[in-house]
Amino acid sequence: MNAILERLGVAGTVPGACGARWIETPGGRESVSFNPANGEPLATVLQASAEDYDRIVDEASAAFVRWRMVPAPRRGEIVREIGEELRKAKDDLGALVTLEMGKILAEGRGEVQEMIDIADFAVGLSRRLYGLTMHSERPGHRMYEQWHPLGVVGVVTAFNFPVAVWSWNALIAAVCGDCVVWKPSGLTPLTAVAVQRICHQVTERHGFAGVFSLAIGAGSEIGARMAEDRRLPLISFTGSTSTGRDVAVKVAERLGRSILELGGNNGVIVMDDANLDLALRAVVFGSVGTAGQRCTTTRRLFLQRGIAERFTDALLATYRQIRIGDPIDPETVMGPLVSETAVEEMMRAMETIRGQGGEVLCGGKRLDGCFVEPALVRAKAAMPIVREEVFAPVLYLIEFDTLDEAVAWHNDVPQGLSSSIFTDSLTAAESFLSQRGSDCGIANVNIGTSGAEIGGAFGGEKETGGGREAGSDSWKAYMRRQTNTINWSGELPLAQGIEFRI
Ligand code: UN1
Repeated sequence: MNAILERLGVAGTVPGACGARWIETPGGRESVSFNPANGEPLATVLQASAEDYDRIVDEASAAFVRWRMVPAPRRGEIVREIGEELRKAKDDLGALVTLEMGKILAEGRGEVQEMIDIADFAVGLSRRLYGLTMHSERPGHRMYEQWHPLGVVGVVTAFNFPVAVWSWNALIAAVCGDCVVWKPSGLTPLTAVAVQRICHQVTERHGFAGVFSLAIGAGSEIGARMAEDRRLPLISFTGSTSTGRDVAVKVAERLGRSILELGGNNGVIVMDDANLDLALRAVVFGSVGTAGQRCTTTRRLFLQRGIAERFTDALLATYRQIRIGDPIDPETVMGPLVSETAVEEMMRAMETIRGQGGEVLCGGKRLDGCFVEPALVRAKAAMPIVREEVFAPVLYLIEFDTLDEAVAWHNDVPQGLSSSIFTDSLTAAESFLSQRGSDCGIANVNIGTSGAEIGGAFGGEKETGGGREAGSDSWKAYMRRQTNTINWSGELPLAQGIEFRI
């Protein structure tokens, strides 16, 4: 373990503040990062003070003035080098994600792969920041639009994807010509320091230190400052709906922009005609993967009456065999929850579930330390807790008769991130994907709710916040659009045919 920390430069006491250069002794509090699998300390982080934060944003702003003038494909080359360094560090970084956050090694490495994928995507994108041209209604006029860098972008990330979600934002923003100030979750500071070290090294050797920067500190301090900071035209926030709402209000008050990736409450509908083997594997990955701590975790399972009993039995048998243990052991399927607090919240939720008439079919108990048993609960769609996001491995089983009924229940929650249907019926699949089907930002057929590829736009509707990140045209959020009209006619015809005589 120590060798990994040493190699990544996060052993002992490490600075959690870096602008154009590392601030070796930041003035904020000291915080210790723990391994949730055994409660042992990994390393100590010196957090950024308010003054450190100000300096970091000033340095990022100065870097932006130069970075925005670098041709986008050249920016892409620098991001490509970051992708190369991430490839080299993949095993170590993946292990660090596991050590600090508790997801199993395969998922820790998968998360680093997600960064590598987005780096590749961003490199291609750096040559494709296309604008449209329009036909002007006036003779001898040309209209087009172009996309300019926005400025310094604030990225606030959550513990559950300590690096992948940062990379969706940061690497795209960087090819767009923006600089990035990152506030990671206080639960995963070392992973952030390790990634910042890599990015800083690459940008520094090209004379662009300050494109990526890091300010570790409490949400109530650094996060709150970022939301109010007029030097940051865009804040991308990933986290709970309640914190996201505060961020959105603060950013909107100064007429800044925000990208919000908030809570999910993702449902899977399994029809009588579904391939149940596929459905079972997808549902278990979706509900137990990352110990139920993904925003895309499957939380509600709608089972059509004809297969409900059979599927429930199969699920129970699989749940009883889930290997819970040290996430660094390749045989483990489910690691611990991220913290003691997370365990307490799950236990409180289990109480509420029972109080509201939910029938716990298996699991839901606390084990040693931060470990818990994943829970299967027979529930009714109308139970109030079913409408909430409990950030833990709790899966509600709800039986239904018709697809219309399932879709109505499915959509009747405040969140709208990810959704799936398992069916071999074209009609059922298309109906689920149609405008009267799933109301989520992500809707899948015969694959689960979690584990999205980076090529699509990622995000959700309603209280999930409406943001889109990663693939497709999500890059547009990190740029400002400028419409240009050029008159080469030698006349001055006015639009709308207005005659203005002077
Ligand atoms: C999150 O949980 O915040 O689709 C992101 C997925 C991952 C990303 C999850 N690619 O499950």
